Amino acid sequence: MNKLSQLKNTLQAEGLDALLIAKPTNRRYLSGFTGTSGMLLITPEANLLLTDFRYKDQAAQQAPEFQIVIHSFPLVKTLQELVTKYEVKKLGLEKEFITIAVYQELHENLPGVDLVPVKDFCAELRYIKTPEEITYMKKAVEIADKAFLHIMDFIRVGLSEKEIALELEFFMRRLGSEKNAFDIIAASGVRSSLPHGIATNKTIAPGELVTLDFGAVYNGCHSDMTRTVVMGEPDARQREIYDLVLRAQEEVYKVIRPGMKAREADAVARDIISKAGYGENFGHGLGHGVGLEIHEGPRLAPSDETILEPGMVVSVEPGIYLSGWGGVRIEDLVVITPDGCEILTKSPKNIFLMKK
Ligand SMILES: [Mn+2]
Repeated sequence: MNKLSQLKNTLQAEGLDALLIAKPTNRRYLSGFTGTSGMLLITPEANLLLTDFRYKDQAAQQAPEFQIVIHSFPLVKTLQELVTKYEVKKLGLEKEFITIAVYQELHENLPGVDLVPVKDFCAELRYIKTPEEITYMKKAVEIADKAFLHIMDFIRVGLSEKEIALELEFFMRRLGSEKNAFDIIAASGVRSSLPHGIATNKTIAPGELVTLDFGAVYNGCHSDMTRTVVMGEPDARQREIYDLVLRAQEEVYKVIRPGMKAREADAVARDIISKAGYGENFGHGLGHGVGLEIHEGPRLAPSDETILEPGMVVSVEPGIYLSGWGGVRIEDLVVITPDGCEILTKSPKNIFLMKK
């Protein structure tokens, strides 16, 4: 069953006459339309894409399953006509996305329509990637892998984190990445204990840990990877922490498979890190879904009961962070397969840099 029919089943099960899709990634997921402005109105019998004049031709080209409606301004005037035409009495709204301002505007202008806040139905559809999406994600992973090898050759003591981030970005763009998947994390020395340490002007010093977390975007699909390296010969503590994080990740790969709960995958890594005494220093989930968004469901985290299924693409990224000392994170992107997982990220993990 395709995405739209699945969504329409949900719509009917929830007793809704129509669903308004405003979140851009959901709009793109369902329709294929990549423009910056527009909404979908989905009823049991109609698929409507409301956008403005600028996107008239593009929308028709990208969203063949949708009837294109060029809306007037404000858009709510066009919506008024459509809810009347399609006899919409109960209209579902994405409650995690619609702002109070939009809600008020709809409330004032759509009298007689019951506005129903609903959860993000598309989010769960998006958990399982289509073969096409997996192809795009593999391409985004491949671009990042090539960029990592390049940066291993480029990185040296004295360069700033920003110079490294910029080189990564240029390199990925040249290989076809549409943009950075997120602000590149390049965190060196004590800054590597910041799980999301965005690149700064700090220069890299000998003996420091450097955590690089970055990704590419290909046809809207993201990749996400992290490697931590040492600028020189690692000391005993760096090696201990690094080996522990790597072992936690490898143990997850041995057992992760369909039927396992997302939280159980998290627990495998968390138990290993906790038993070694660093449980408090692994303060985030093991991983997250990746797709049209860099962070989506399911979450490999203690609270996520999702049962893993083939076709889900998730990051596996254990980390240990010690304030004032530094941190180590190793992250791959994996796709759940019928009998386990396929690790998409191919960058080596045994790297300790020996450069001056
Ligand atoms: Mn990640």
